[in-house]
Amino acid sequence: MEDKKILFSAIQPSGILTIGNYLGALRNFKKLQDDYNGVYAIADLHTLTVKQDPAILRKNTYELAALYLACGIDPEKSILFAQSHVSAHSELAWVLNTICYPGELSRMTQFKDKSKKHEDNINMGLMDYPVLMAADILLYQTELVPIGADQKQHLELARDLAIRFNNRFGETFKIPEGYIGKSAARVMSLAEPDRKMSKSDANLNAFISMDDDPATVLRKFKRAVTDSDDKIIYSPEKPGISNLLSIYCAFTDKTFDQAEQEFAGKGYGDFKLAVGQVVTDKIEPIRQEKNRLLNDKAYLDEVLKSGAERAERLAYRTLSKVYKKVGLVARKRG
Ligand code: ATP
Ligand code: LTN
Repeated sequence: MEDKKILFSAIQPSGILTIGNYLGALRNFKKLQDDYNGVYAIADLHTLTVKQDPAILRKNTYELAALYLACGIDPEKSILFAQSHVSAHSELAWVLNTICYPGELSRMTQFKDKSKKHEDNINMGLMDYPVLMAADILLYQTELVPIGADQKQHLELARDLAIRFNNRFGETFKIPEGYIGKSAARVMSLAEPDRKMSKSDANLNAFISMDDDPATVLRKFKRAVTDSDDKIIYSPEKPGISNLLSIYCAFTDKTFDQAEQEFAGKGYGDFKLAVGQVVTDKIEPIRQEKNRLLNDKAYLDEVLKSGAERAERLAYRTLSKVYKKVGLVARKRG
């Protein structure tokens, strides 16, 4: 790999991605891949923390691999792989578990939210999720982690664990910085604009999936919850319209001022149609390319295989260092 700083990020194959995942994460991965050595994972082990149908999880893993590529991740420049293919992730997570305290994990917002949402399956993995995420990041001596705003707390924990380990055992990990995009770092639900848009929402009208065809996109925006008056302005009192404005601006690279002027005097109907149109223009070619790639499983398998081999080499360098620092005897080979 070229002598550039390492960037790491991951997305769970827990369903078909939404435009929230695209704007908050994927789009930035593509923007940054020329300036960094990009390492991008499919966080399949994280997905197991919520009940999955095994066949659907396998399908979603290929879907996500194809989507990464369709969004412009170049497997020649960057490393794209499945987390479970590089066992160092689980191994480092175990060691980090021994320097992490239960209180740090039980107060995580995502753990609290998901415990409420999945009352019948509050498992240890759900609580330990951020430690595995810290392992993902720290294994690659990562300097930059592009994430949506909801993952900031988890990144803080990764930094804390890295600092704690370095203090206790000597310099081992780089301390990673988060990268949260300026626009649309937190896209909200179209049905309940005070909640984040999530691919696992039971209400299909609450999110725009990257797999929605143009007619579905337009229909969902038409139904999106708005506010009682008819002014198209960005304001905390107008969460529905503000969310649509921020989606519009993120897809067109316009400022809120420019968009407000453009729609001054226009009704919600026209505005929603315009939002639907700019979203469709961007995501429809991505959807078609993703579907084309999905028909070529052999190619996807090859990309993941080569990605895992390259990731593994980097990961084991850090893991061996960690094992040595904590006092594990190195295995003799040959
Ligand atoms: P789930 O609903 O299954 O918990 P999710 O939709 O929150 O998943 P993740 O796989 O956990 O998605 O997140 C992948 C990336 O997308 C992360 O960087 C996350 O911060 C970002 N992201 C997720 N939802 C949004 C959103 N609504 N707005 C902006 N970024 C988001
Ligand atoms: N928890 C993340 C996905 C994820 C991740 C990571 C993101 C797993 N490991 C490492 C950045 C770095 C999420 O987006 N929900």
